[in-house]
Amino acid sequence: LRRVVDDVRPVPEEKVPWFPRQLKDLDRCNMLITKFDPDMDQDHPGYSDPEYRKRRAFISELCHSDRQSACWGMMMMKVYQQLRSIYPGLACRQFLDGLQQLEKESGYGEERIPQLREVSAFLKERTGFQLRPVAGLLSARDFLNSLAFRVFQCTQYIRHPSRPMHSPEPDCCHELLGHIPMLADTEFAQFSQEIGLASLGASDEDIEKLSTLYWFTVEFGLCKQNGAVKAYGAGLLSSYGELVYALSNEPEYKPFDPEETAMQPYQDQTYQPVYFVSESFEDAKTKLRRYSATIKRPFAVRYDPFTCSVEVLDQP
Ligand code: HBI
Ligand code: FE
Repeated sequence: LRRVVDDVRPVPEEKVPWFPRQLKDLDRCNMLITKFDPDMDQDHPGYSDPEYRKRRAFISELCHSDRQSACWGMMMMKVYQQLRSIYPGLACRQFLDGLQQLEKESGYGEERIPQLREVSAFLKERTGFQLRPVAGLLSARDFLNSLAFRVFQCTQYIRHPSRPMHSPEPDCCHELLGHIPMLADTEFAQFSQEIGLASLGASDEDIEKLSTLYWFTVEFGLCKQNGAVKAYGAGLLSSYGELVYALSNEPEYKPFDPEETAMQPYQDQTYQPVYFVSESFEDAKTKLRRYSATIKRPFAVRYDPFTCSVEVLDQP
């Protein structure tokens, strides 16, 4: 294996999209998508509420000025109480463990709202994941590339108060309740990073497939546990309605198989028509790794945890 120097590629005919090599390169992974932005999307519940939009602009400003801890809002508690009551029967063991630790150590609970900085420190100690504030939905490439460095780009604003149980875009309830407890689990953290590593320098087409995989696992994944099916996807664990629906006998279940899962059309406006069930995170990781190896890239990447950077190697 020969190390490729800088950005100069020895095979000029293959154009590889730019990708981050070091943690600090994530400053350039900041392409926001305006699809569900309350200023742009007429269907957003906050679109016709100028006060809400003003608060959102203020929080975005804080995030761009690199202040780590903007206020995470008040409505969190309402959402928290509702969901908390149904987790024990429906969420996977790893999620329940993570949530319990967060309640004990990071101020999760009914009285106060945890700050990004302290939650990030909590995760760093568990799995090496860290949170980075972001103003909204990022491009799939930038979002996935960040995962390669165990960085989770985390929104801080809260959903519009007119719709406490639903948000068209990720908000702090979704991040805090859906993603963060799972990112405290070692196997799951590895799984997430591997999707990220597979996305570095990948073609647009492969990014699309990896996004779909991410969607049906990290966002809407189910897994088997002691003979029962449980939820581990953040989109489920932060949505009362869909969590109950996904674990009812209404939707279709398919076994997680990256080849097939990556091609499944998905829904970002209503509940999913189909969910993919993993045997375990260990199994999902093995399958994902096998799938990633089939993605065509003219190089291989290896993450160096000591320097938080990726080594880029010519394919042997
Ligand atoms: N951006 N901030 C943010 N949060 C997400 O969860 C997110 C994103 N961009 C894309 C995305 N998720 C997924 O839909 C996949 O495309 C990766
Ligand atoms: Fe999410």
